[in-house]
Amino acid sequence: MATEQSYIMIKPDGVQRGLVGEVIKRFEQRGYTLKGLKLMNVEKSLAEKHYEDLSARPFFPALVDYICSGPVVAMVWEGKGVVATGRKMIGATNPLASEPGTIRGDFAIEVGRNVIHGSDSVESATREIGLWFPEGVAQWTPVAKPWIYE
Ligand code: IDP
Ligand code: MG
Repeated sequence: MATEQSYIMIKPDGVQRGLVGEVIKRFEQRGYTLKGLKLMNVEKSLAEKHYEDLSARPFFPALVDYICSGPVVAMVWEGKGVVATGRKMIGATNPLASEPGTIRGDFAIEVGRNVIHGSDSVESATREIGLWFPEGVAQWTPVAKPWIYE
Protein backbone atom coordinates (compact mmCIF):
# COMPACT_ATOMS: atom_id res chain seq x y z
CA MET A 1 0.00 0.00 0.00
CA ALA A 2 1.32 3.44 -0.91
CA THR A 3 1.65 5.54 2.23
CA GLU A 4 -0.17 8.70 1.25
CA GLN A 5 0.05 11.61 3.65
CA SER A 6 -1.93 14.86 4.02
CA TYR A 7 -1.15 18.10 5.80
CA ILE A 8 -4.09 18.91 8.08
CA MET A 9 -4.13 22.10 10.13
CA ILE A 10 -6.59 23.27 12.77
CA LYS A 11 -6.72 27.03 12.22
CA PRO A 12 -6.67 29.57 15.09
CA ASP A 13 -10.49 29.65 15.35
CA GLY A 14 -10.59 25.87 15.71
CA VAL A 15 -8.03 26.00 18.51
CA GLN A 16 -9.80 28.92 20.26
CA ARG A 17 -13.15 27.13 20.03
CA GLY A 18 -11.83 23.93 21.59
CA LEU A 19 -12.19 21.78 18.47
CA VAL A 20 -8.71 20.20 18.56
CA GLY A 21 -9.87 16.95 20.17
CA GLU A 22 -12.95 16.72 17.94
CA VAL A 23 -10.89 17.00 14.74
CA ILE A 24 -8.26 14.53 15.90
CA LYS A 25 -11.01 12.11 16.99
CA ARG A 26 -12.57 12.12 13.53
CA PHE A 27 -9.31 11.29 11.74
CA GLU A 28 -8.37 8.65 14.33
CA GLN A 29 -11.79 7.02 14.21
CA ARG A 30 -11.72 6.85 10.43
CA GLY A 31 -8.56 4.78 10.73
CA TYR A 32 -5.91 7.27 9.69
CA THR A 33 -2.54 7.40 11.40
CA LEU A 34 -1.16 10.51 13.09
CA LYS A 35 2.43 11.01 11.96
CA GLY A 36 3.12 14.61 12.97
CA LEU A 37 1.55 16.98 15.51
CA LYS A 38 2.47 20.35 16.96
CA LEU A 39 0.81 23.47 18.38
CA MET A 40 2.53 26.56 17.05
CA ASN A 41 2.26 30.27 16.45
CA VAL A 42 2.75 31.01 12.76
CA GLU A 43 5.24 33.51 11.33
CA LYS A 44 3.81 35.74 8.61
CA SER A 45 6.37 34.45 6.11
CA LEU A 46 5.24 30.84 6.67
CA ALA A 47 1.55 31.71 6.27
CA GLU A 48 2.35 33.63 3.06
CA LYS A 49 4.37 30.71 1.70
CA HIS A 50 1.66 28.19 2.59
CA TYR A 51 -0.98 30.21 0.74
CA GLU A 52 1.30 31.57 -2.03
CA ASP A 53 -1.09 30.35 -4.76
CA LEU A 54 -3.71 32.77 -3.37
CA SER A 55 -1.39 35.80 -3.08
CA ALA A 56 -3.21 37.74 -5.83
CA ARG A 57 -6.64 37.29 -4.22
CA PRO A 58 -8.21 40.27 -2.44
CA PHE A 59 -8.68 38.29 0.77
CA PHE A 60 -5.00 37.24 0.95
CA PRO A 61 -3.87 39.82 3.59
CA ALA A 62 -6.86 38.96 5.82
CA LEU A 63 -6.17 35.26 5.32
CA VAL A 64 -2.55 35.64 6.42
CA ASP A 65 -3.63 37.71 9.47
CA TYR A 66 -6.20 35.01 10.33
CA ILE A 67 -3.64 32.20 10.22
CA CYS A 68 -1.23 34.25 12.35
CA SER A 69 -3.91 35.37 14.85
CA GLY A 70 -3.31 32.54 17.34
CA PRO A 71 -1.75 29.10 17.52
CA VAL A 72 -2.60 26.45 14.96
CA VAL A 73 -2.36 22.68 15.29
CA ALA A 74 -0.19 21.38 12.45
CA MET A 75 -0.62 17.70 11.67
CA VAL A 76 0.39 15.01 9.23
CA TRP A 77 -2.12 12.19 8.76
CA GLU A 78 -1.34 9.03 6.80
CA GLY A 79 -3.36 6.30 5.13
CA LYS A 80 -5.06 5.12 1.97
CA GLY A 81 -6.73 8.02 0.16
CA VAL A 82 -6.17 10.40 3.06
CA VAL A 83 -5.84 13.49 0.83
CA ALA A 84 -9.19 13.14 -0.97
CA THR A 85 -11.00 11.58 1.98
CA GLY A 86 -9.60 14.25 4.32
CA ARG A 87 -11.05 16.92 2.02
CA LYS A 88 -14.44 15.16 2.14
CA MET A 89 -14.29 14.97 5.93
CA ILE A 90 -13.44 18.69 6.05
CA GLY A 91 -16.18 19.83 3.65
CA ALA A 92 -16.49 22.65 1.12
CA THR A 93 -14.37 25.80 1.46
CA ASN A 94 -17.46 27.91 2.20
CA PRO A 95 -19.00 26.35 5.31
CA LEU A 96 -22.52 27.34 4.24
CA ALA A 97 -22.01 24.94 1.32
CA SER A 98 -20.44 22.21 3.50
CA GLU A 99 -22.61 19.18 4.15
CA PRO A 100 -23.65 18.48 7.74
CA GLY A 101 -21.41 15.69 8.99
CA THR A 102 -18.31 17.39 7.64
CA ILE A 103 -16.07 19.35 10.00
CA ARG A 104 -16.87 22.72 8.41
CA GLY A 105 -20.53 21.70 7.98
CA ASP A 106 -20.79 20.93 11.67
CA PHE A 107 -18.67 23.72 13.16
CA ALA A 108 -18.40 26.76 10.87
CA ILE A 109 -20.41 29.45 9.09
CA GLU A 110 -18.02 31.83 7.31
CA VAL A 111 -15.27 31.12 4.77
CA GLY A 112 -12.85 33.35 6.67
CA ARG A 113 -13.38 31.29 9.85
CA ASN A 114 -13.59 27.78 8.46
CA VAL A 115 -11.68 25.99 11.25
CA ILE A 116 -9.42 23.66 9.30
CA HIS A 117 -7.08 23.23 6.34
CA GLY A 118 -6.46 20.05 4.35
CA SER A 119 -4.12 19.50 1.39
CA ASP A 120 -5.95 19.49 -1.96
CA SER A 121 -3.66 17.02 -3.78
CA VAL A 122 -0.83 14.61 -3.07
CA GLU A 123 1.59 17.12 -4.62
CA SER A 124 0.30 19.94 -2.38
CA ALA A 125 0.57 17.62 0.61
CA THR A 126 4.24 16.90 -0.12
CA ARG A 127 4.97 20.63 -0.45
CA GLU A 128 3.01 21.57 2.69
CA ILE A 129 4.49 18.80 4.86
CA GLY A 130 7.97 19.96 3.83
CA LEU A 131 7.04 23.52 4.73
CA TRP A 132 5.46 22.82 8.12
CA PHE A 133 7.54 19.83 9.22
CA PRO A 134 11.09 20.52 7.95
CA GLU A 135 12.32 18.42 10.90
CA GLY A 136 10.42 15.39 9.54
CA VAL A 137 7.62 13.36 11.11
CA ALA A 138 7.38 10.37 13.45
CA GLN A 139 7.88 6.81 12.22
CA TRP A 140 5.55 4.15 13.62
CA THR A 141 3.15 1.42 12.54
CA PRO A 142 -0.14 1.17 14.44
CA VAL A 143 -0.96 -2.32 15.73
CA ALA A 144 -4.54 -1.92 14.44
CA LYS A 145 -3.35 -1.74 10.82
CA PRO A 146 -4.45 -5.31 9.86
CA TRP A 147 -7.87 -4.52 11.36
CA ILE A 148 -8.26 -1.44 9.15
CA TYR A 149 -6.65 -2.72 5.92
CA GLU A 150 -7.26 -6.21 4.45
P1 IDP B 1 -9.59 25.30 1.00
O1 IDP B 1 -9.11 25.70 2.39
O2 IDP B 1 -10.94 24.65 1.07
O3 IDP B 1 -8.57 24.48 0.25
P2 IDP B 1 -8.81 27.54 -0.71
O4 IDP B 1 -9.55 27.99 -1.91
O5 IDP B 1 -7.50 26.86 -0.89
O6 IDP B 1 -9.82 26.65 0.17
O7 IDP B 1 -8.62 28.84 0.21
C1 IDP B 1 -7.76 28.78 1.33
C2 IDP B 1 -8.42 29.48 2.48
O8 IDP B 1 -8.57 30.86 2.16
C3 IDP B 1 -9.85 29.02 2.81
O9 IDP B 1 -9.89 27.86 3.63
C4 IDP B 1 -10.37 30.22 3.55
O10 IDP B 1 -9.89 30.27 4.89
C5 IDP B 1 -9.74 31.35 2.77
N1 IDP B 1 -10.63 31.83 1.72
C6 IDP B 1 -10.89 31.26 0.52
N2 IDP B 1 -11.77 31.98 -0.19
C7 IDP B 1 -12.06 33.05 0.57
C8 IDP B 1 -12.93 34.19 0.38
O11 IDP B 1 -13.60 34.34 -0.63
N3 IDP B 1 -12.96 35.08 1.42
C9 IDP B 1 -12.24 34.93 2.56
N4 IDP B 1 -11.42 33.89 2.77
C10 IDP B 1 -11.34 32.96 1.79
MG1 MG C 1 -6.70 25.02 -0.47
